[in-house]
Amino acid sequence: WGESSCCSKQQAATNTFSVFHMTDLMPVKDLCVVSSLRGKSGSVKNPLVVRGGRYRPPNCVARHRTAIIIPHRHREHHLKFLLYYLHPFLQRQQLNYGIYVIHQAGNYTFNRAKLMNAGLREAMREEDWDCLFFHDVDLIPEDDRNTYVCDSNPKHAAVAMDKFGYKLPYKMYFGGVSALTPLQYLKMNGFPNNYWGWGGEDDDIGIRVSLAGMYITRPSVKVGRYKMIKHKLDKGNDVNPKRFNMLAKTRQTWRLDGMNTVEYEVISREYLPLYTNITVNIGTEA
Ligand code: UD2
Ligand code: MN
Repeated sequence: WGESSCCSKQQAATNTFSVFHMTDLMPVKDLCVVSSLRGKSGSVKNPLVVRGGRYRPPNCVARHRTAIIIPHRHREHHLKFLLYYLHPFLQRQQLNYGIYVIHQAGNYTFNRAKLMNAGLREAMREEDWDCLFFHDVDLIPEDDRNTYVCDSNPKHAAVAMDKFGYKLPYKMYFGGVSALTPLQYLKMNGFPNNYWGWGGEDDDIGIRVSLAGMYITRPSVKVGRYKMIKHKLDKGNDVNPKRFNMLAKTRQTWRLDGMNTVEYEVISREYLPLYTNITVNIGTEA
């Protein structure tokens, strides 16, 4: 990378614009704060990663502050693989970064998009991140040139996955890994909260991008490459049969449902050596 676009020897300008502190209308109760007392370093393999899975380059000031938001439940095995590859990958990109795992409490049907809404809000409480990467737990980036920084428009990073023969499955596809600035996220009222179970939420998010007057940017097919760890559909994440009906109404619903209506309860916040684990109760389908 050399003196790369990711890292500057000079003091970077501090971003004083903090949308989330201003618009944090919905107070949520933190029931408990757990802190791991395992000392300063993240692990033997990642000695510069500090408590909660945070890192900044040691010899320069990073130009970009990126939070990784991982929606999660019962995929500890995949999480281990992802962390193994992602930490060194992000460090090679000289980013100031933090990894947040947003864990859905209980056994009720999974809701990926609502978890990501909660994750964004909780991450922004901690730091003025300038880019949020919404990341499936089972996707491993293959190319270091796939920089985890945001674009002038919402970015879809998982362009070419092995599971789709390293091709984009369809033009509006926005699943897997995507990246938004806090402002882009606000502009589209975040993500939908009412997609319970598998499918549809990624397309709803893609539609929101264009309804909010933005467009999807992507790295090239050569660069946006990922391997998906093979798996079956999880228990508690059945295919959502309502998804097509819901998708037909996104134009009417996107302003009414999203970050302006998300409600959840933080059950715990754990600062683990390689990530911050936030367990949330996101309720059940209305
Ligand atoms: C596809 C999309 C994904 C999402 C999903 C539909 C790809 C690579 N990804 O994923 O972005 O749009 O379809 O909902 O095409 N998860 C858990 N525990 C669960 C269930 C899900 O942790 O019990 C999380 C985990 O981060 C997982 C993600 O949700 O990677 C998506 O679920 P999936 O991997 O089971 O679904 P998949 O691969 O069809
Ligand atoms: Mn998957």
